[in-house]
Amino acid sequence: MLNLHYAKGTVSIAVAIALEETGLAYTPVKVDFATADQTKPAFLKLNPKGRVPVLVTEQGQALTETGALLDYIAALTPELGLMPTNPEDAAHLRGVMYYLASTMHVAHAHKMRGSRWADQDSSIEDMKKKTPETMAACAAYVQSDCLRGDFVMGDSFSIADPYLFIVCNWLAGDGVPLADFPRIDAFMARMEARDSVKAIRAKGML
Ligand SMILES: N[C@@H](CCC(=O)N[C@@H](CS)C(=O)NCC(=O)O)C(=O)O
Repeated sequence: MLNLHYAKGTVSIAVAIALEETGLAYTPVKVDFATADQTKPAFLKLNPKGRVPVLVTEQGQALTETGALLDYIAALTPELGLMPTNPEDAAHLRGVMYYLASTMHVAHAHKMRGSRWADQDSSIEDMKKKTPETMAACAAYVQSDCLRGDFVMGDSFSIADPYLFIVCNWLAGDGVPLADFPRIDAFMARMEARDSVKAIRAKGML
């Protein structure tokens, strides 16, 4: 059985949605950010980075990094075709995931986690104020270059879609109206209609 260490609404939920899509059995293990569980020794032993998600495999290995976990889940279930076999298509999919990890997620983190990068209140305030602008720029790129069609890979659902869904789920709270990005808006509605997302909502993870 896989154990997924998660916090509600965070990027870790992309992994939960992917697990629901595959039907792989997993146990969700809640990490309570309200009590800063992610900073405590028991969790840091599992992930010294102090972040979710962590996926503990049946062999007892603690895997981290959302994109790597999604890749791993696709590799466990090759029959579902969640990762394209064509190298160029696979590079597009991974390019989207790397963009989300290195740019869009980081832009989002400037709103609430500015103390990672600065100490002065004025610097942290500045980063917070800039978030709607940087997230809107990310959304524009997602709409024009990441979504090849209904999904990241065009017609077919892939492992990148739950990742994109969760990161775009932060847009409204970051001051970016989804109505400004109709292709993302339609993608979000398509994702909400999937049984995997409904299951995650029913479990109170989103
Ligand atoms: N690059 C990592 C980032 C993980 C990450 O930053 N997770 C956030 C939640 S969205 C977290 O655990 N934050 C806890 C903290 O900053 O204390 C990944 O994609 O898995």
